[in-house]
Amino acid sequence: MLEMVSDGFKKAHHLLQGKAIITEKNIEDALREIRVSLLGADVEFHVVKAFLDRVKIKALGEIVQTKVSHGGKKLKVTPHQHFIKICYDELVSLMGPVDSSLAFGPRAVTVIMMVGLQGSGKTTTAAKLARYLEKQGKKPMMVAADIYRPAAIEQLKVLGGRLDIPVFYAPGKNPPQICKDALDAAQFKGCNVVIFDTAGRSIIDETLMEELEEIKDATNPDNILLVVDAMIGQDSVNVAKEFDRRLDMSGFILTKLDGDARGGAALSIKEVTDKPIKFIGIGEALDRLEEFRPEGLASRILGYGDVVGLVKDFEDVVDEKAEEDAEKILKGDFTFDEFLKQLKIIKKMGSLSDIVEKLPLGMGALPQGQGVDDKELIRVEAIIMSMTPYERTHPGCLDDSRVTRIASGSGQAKSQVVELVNRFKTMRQVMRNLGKGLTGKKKALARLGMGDENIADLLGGGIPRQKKQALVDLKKKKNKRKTAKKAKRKNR
Ligand SMILES: Nc1nc2c(ncn2[C@@H]2O[C@H](COP(=O)(O)OP(=O)(O)OP(=O)(O)O)[C@@H](O)[C@H]2O)c(=O)[nH]1
Ligand SMILES: [Mg+2]
Repeated sequence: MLEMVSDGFKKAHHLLQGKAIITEKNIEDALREIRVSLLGADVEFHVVKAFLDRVKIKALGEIVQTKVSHGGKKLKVTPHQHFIKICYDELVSLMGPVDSSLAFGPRAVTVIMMVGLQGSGKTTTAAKLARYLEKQGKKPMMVAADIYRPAAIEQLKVLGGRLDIPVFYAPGKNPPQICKDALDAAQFKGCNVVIFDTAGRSIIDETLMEELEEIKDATNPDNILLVVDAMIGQDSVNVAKEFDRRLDMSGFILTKLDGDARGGAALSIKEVTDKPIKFIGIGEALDRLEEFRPEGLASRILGYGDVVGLVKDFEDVVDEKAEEDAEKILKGDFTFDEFLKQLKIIKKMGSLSDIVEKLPLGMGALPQGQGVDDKELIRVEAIIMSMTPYERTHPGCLDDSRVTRIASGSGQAKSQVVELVNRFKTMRQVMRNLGKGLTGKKKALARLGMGDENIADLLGGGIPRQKKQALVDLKKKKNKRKTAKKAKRKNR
C-alpha cells in the first residue's frame, strides 16, 4: 500500500540525515525525491505542488530548535527529524480530518446510497458496510438497485446470504421505485438502515447519472458515498469532482488500496473536493474495511507503522483465551500447537504481509510472500499433527530423521517440513519483536517509534500518544476482564 510514496519520503529522509542545517539547496534535493514519488503514485499535480510548497515554507521558515520541550521533557531534535515532523503534519492535514461518521437522520430508516464507476467496488463495499453497521448494533438491509448488470442482484443476494443480512430486490421495477419501496420493506422487516447498491456507471453516461439524481430525489439519502477505486489514479479526482457536483457527496470510500503501490487518490481526493474519506477498502474479504485514519496512513507512509490499527485488528478477532495465548506468544516462546492456533488468528486478521505493513520499519523482519492461505493452513496443520507431543513443544529436537518421519507421516515433501520449521523460527522472532513493542513500558514504546525516541515523541501530536492510548486501553480491558473473572471464581 502506497509503497511508492513511502519510498520518496524514505529517500528524502536519508538525504537530510546528518545535515546540520536545512538549506534551500539540500531541501531541494529532498523535495525532488518526494515530488517524483508523489507524481509517480498518481497524486494530482496541483496537490503535489501545494503540498511541497507548504513543506518547504515550513521547513525553511521555522527556526529549527534543536532542543524542545515536550510533555515536560527536554528533547533533542535534529533538522531531518524536524523535517519529518513537518511532512507528517502536512500529510495528516492533506488527508484529514478524521471523519468516519455516518449520518443517522430522524427517520426510522437511515438511507445510505452507494455510487461509483463500474467495478469500483460498490457491491462489495455495500456488504462490508452492512457488516460494519451490524457490528455497531444496527439492523441493515441491502437494496439491489442495479438492474442492468445481469448478475448484479444475484451477487448482492450471495453476499447478503454470507452475512445473514436481508437483501431487498424487486425485478421489473425501476431503481428509484425499488429504492423507495425498500424503505417500507426495511421498516416491515425491522431494519433501521438501508444501503442502496446502485449500478456502475461512467460519468459520461448521462442517463445513468440522471437516474442517480432521481433516486436521491425519491429517497433523500442521509449519506451518499462515492466508492472510488484507488487504482484509477489521476482520474479518481475528476470522477470525485463530477459526482460531487451532481449529487453533493457526503464522503468517499477508497477501495483496493491493498492492491496498489501508488494509491495517489488517498492523498488527492480530500484536498480537491473538501469532502472526507470515510473508509478504506483493503481487500476483497468482507471484513477488509477500515475507518479511515489519516494519522495511521501518514505514519505508515513515513515508515512509522500503524500500531493503533494493528491493535484494533487484533482486538477485532481475538477472544479472551486467545489474548492470553498471545501474551505468551509475544514473548517468543511458543510451541507448534500455539503456532498453529496463532496462524488461524492471523489468517482472520488478514494476511501476514498486511500485518507486517502495519509494523514500524525494521520490526517486520519477515521475508515477502510469507502470507498464509487456506490451502497452506491445511498443509501446515497436517505437518504439525504428524509431530509427537514432545516435538511440538520442543522444536529444537527436530533433526533430520525426525523431519523425514514427519514428512512421510503427513504426506508432504521433506523440504516442506524444513520450510515450515524455518518459518516457525522466523515467526517466533517476529512475534518476539512485536512482543517487545506491545508489552513492557517506556523502552518498548520508544522501540515502536523505530528506536528513534525523539522522533516518536516529536510526532507526539499523533503517533505515540495514540499508541500509548491504544496500549493503555488494551491493558484496561484486560484488567477489567481479570477482575470480572476473579469475581466469577469467587462466586462459584
Ligand atoms: N483487492 C481488493 N479488491 C476489491 C476491493 N473492493 C472490491 N474489490 C474487488 O473489485 C471487484 C469489483 O467489485 P464490485 O463490488 O463488484 O464492484 P461494483 O462497483 O459493484 O461493480 P459494478 O456493479 O459492476 O459497477 C471484485 O472482484 C471485488 O472483489 C478491495 O478493497 N480490495
Ligand atoms: Mg455492483
